[in-house]
Amino acid sequence: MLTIQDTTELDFSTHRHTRGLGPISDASATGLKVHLTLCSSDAGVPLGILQETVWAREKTRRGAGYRDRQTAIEEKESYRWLEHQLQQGAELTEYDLGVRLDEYRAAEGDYQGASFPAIVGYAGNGAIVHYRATAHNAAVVRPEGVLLLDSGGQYLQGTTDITRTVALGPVGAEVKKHYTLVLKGNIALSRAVFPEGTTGVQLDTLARAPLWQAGLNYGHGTGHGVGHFLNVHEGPQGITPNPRGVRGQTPIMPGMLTSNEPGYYREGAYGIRIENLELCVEKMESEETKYYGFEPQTLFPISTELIDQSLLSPEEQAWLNEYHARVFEELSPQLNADERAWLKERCRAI
Ligand SMILES: [Mn+2]
Repeated sequence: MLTIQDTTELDFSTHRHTRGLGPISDASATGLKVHLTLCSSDAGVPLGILQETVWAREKTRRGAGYRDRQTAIEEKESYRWLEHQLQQGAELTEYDLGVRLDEYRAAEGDYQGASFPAIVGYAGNGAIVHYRATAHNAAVVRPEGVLLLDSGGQYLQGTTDITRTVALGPVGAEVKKHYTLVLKGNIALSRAVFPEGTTGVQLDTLARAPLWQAGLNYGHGTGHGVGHFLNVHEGPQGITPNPRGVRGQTPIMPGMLTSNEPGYYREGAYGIRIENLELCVEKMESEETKYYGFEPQTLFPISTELIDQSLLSPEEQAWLNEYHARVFEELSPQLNADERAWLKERCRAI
């Protein structure tokens, strides 16, 4: 038996067949309306979800600002700890850093757990897109080369997902060039203005264009939808080169939260990825139609020591400086003097 159900107002956390799925019912917080096509038995017992259609509502994401600041505060502690360990000459591995990151997140009361297992990829391991460091195989992190850190948390106020790539010591010109091309793609997508009805397939091109011009590419999608204290990878929308799937065919609408994560991977050498979560918002209304764009919700410094400034346009430089000014303004009130000095240095205008 097929059932089409408006599940927006249902509380999945208490229904006996879906207990444990979490409160999807807080639709006013997600800005989404959810329709499910369910396969159910004759007695009405749900057997599985066949298709999910999600409609964006008006922009209403209560508590999201808190959630994004919280992730940034914990992320900062991990990087500060890592820098301190490297300065002390301590021997630590990718695995140790992942464990410490989770400890910093767990120290805050609203943290409900990781939204996915953290990817801590040092040097060549960063080039393995779904790399998982274990206690047995993890590489030792040294004060040289590039580290990729992709992680996120579940909070009562929402779900986060952030990737940063940082230099742990001196790096070559080629890494800086590749990092800057990835950053240009991230900025191009974040600054995009597009008419109502535009899909993620169209937008995907913006994030890849700077790499394509250098004959480079990456083998994964540019962005996925993000649930609200729910799946960190959630449909229906996405920013993808695949025009055939639902993700590529769903228009990006105000209220949708989507990742912006272009990358570049040099096998055996290094991986680069820069990921912010972007909220779709209305930018303007012309005579013909509405125009939409994005607002980054992730607040954390983007490494400037890896940038080749000769490759950035004045507009891209201005975007980065404005973003960093916002990061410092929103995070600094919660920091002590040492932490604020650390953040200020990393949010300095270039
Ligand atoms: Mn992601």
